[in-house]
Amino acid sequence: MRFDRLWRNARLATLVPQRPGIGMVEPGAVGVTGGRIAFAGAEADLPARADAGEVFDLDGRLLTPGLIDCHTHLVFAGERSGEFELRLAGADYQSIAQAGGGILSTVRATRAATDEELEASAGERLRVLMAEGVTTIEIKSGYGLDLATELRMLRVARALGRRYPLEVTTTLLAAHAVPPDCDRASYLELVIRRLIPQATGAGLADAVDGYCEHIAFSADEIRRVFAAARSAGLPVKLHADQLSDSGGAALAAEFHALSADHLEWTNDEGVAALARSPTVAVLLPGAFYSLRERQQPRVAALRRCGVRMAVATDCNPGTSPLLSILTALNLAAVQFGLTVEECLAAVTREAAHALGRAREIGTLEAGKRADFAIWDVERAAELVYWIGRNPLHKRIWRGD
Ligand code: DI6
Ligand code: FE
Repeated sequence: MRFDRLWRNARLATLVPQRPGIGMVEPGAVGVTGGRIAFAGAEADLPARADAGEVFDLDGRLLTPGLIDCHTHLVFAGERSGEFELRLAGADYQSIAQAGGGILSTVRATRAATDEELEASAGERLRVLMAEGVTTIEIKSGYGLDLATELRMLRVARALGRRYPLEVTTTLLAAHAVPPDCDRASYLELVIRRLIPQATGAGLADAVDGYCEHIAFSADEIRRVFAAARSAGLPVKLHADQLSDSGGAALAAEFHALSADHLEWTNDEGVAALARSPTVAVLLPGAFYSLRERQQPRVAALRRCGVRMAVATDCNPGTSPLLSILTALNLAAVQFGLTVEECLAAVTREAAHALGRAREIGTLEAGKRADFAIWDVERAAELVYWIGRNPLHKRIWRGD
């Protein structure tokens, strides 16, 4: 058997669901052909005359699937440290938002920025995430809130996917807030009748998201947006129950959403609804931390009910200015009580499910894309344990 490239003498965290925990195999090897994994398993199981164009001895290093950041708002202009200072002085996020700050201040900056400026600032952030082994990222719109700028944000996200060696999936989050220059009924009509069809027609969106919250859109309004997404053939995701119990988890489950994200205020019925659907629970500990939230997502109930749990940075200028997926793992473990094994699955296999990409990425298995990360650590738990150390040895995307 001949591979393009072969990595040997590794400790593999395969994350395959048939194996316990994180699916460790050691010593293990990964053979890649044509950008896909052709072999991932024990050295002892390598075909007798395995050989390759290039062979790398990993000297016992840990090899994991490439990390997947399945919820970000990476494309935006400006920053909101002034708002951060207001919150430190006692103001709360919702009153700042209601006074025209918050999301709307980023909308003003984003509308005023050129495509080149948006691509350059998001590209800088992207490089930071890639340096920690991220090989797939989801990027949402939601700071345009008009036809032209929402489509522009998605185009910039697509352009980043062409410019950088990683996979970008895009999500239309037009239902993020009511824009300042439009009443809510007309804006919803615009989203439903024009934005979703145009984004779909131009191939710019892989999914549709909404913000179901009293400062944004009601469950009934989101239901109409989701119905439009369904007619356009796009899967949905939802910002659910972040600041209040808005029935978001149940709504996401009703539409078989790819994911329901945040979930701090989700009650037991919401958890039960998620358990009956394929929807992944995406936990966003950076927003919880930055907003100094107290209400914890019900991780024990999610675990007991067998709901898949992913973790993401939620990188955005308001509630989660977080550019480290490894730090997100530490926060998820310390604040929410995820185990190390749950954390590692949360940014690989489970995050792939949250993007509808589980057939292609997220585990080390023959047939999947050859996206992986090689780490200088003694134990896999170190990826969760350190705060501010980046032990990445090498990032491989599509075998390269
Ligand atoms: N939830 C969040 O945490 C972000 N969006 C959302 O729907 C916040 C976005 C912002 O404040 O700019
Ligand atoms: Fe978000």
